[in-house]
Amino acid sequence: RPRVLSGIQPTSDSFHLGNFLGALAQWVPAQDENDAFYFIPDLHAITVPHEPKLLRKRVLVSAAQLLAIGIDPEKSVLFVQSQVPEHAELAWVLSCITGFGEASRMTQFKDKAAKQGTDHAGVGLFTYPILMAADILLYRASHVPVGEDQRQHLELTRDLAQRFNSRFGKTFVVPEPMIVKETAKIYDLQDPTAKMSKSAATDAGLINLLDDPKVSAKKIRSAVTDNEREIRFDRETKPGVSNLLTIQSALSGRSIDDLVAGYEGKGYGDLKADTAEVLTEFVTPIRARVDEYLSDEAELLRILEHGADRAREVASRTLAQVYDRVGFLPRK
Ligand code: AQP
Repeated sequence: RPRVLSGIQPTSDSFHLGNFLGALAQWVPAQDENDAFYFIPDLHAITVPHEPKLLRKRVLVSAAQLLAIGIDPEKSVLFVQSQVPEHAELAWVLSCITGFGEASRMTQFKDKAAKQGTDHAGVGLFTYPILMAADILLYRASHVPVGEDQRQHLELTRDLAQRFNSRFGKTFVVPEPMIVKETAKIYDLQDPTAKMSKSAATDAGLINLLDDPKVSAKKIRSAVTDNEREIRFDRETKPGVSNLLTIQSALSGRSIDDLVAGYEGKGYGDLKADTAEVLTEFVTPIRARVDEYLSDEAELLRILEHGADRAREVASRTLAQVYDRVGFLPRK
């Protein structure tokens, strides 16, 4: 079976709609037809300043959310990155075949470093994409479901896999990104030309899955649209309306054409009210399931330990082969 792998950072108290529609929505169906590895990259989460207690809590909340949206820990290998030490070990080897200039061209690094002030940004932020390459290559994943913002990192992963294979012999599978065109980029409700992101200047345009749906409905009602009245899909001239249509379509399973046809003669207020309603229906059961999972922390930890054991079986075999290929002595 093809193998898919993806991760989501435990860097906030809730996943947002961009994370969900861009990436997570693909994870659930993919676990039926593939060998699926899904993980919580806590090593990546410390590439920006963080609070240890909060990180621990957010790893658990992330795991609970993944289970709540339908990741089945029997079908998929669900684990936490730091519990599989091979990730950091392979990242070191890959960093030694990555060019400094090549790593310097990563736009996510440039954006995030600029936000922190380049002198303050950690080296971990710089090597972030190399660790991500290690995450993927360790499992020889052929497909990686992600949002558009990860395309450049995937390209680097492919380059590193090919480079290693040609220098040391075929070891890695060269992975393909799995990016769903329609939902590859969900936009901020207040600034519908910018990606919805937890690190935006304000959270007025951010929809968190675990927020009270009343709060999210209010944000949707205040979403920026345009001065026309007509509801149609056009990202260039009507980014706000197009974003709401994308969100409603993805959550309801109805096509955008179908939605647009239904709005003939109606106004933006109707579009917003319906989008808010669909969102409320979607998040309400997820919120309840998250609470349930969080009420039994021991069980959650057990699920993650089981996942880490299964992940290590695969990861340790790949790393042993890599170490052998680069000329390290065998280890116990
Ligand atoms: N707005 C988005 N639209 C579509 N996909 C998105 N993703 C993130 N934002 C959008 C996808 O979510 C997955 C998990 O990403 P992550 O763990 O890297 O989360 P993140 O990048 O920390 O989320 P943010 O909000 O984008 O954080 P900042 O602003 O700090 O970088 C990935 O597959 C990503 O593509």
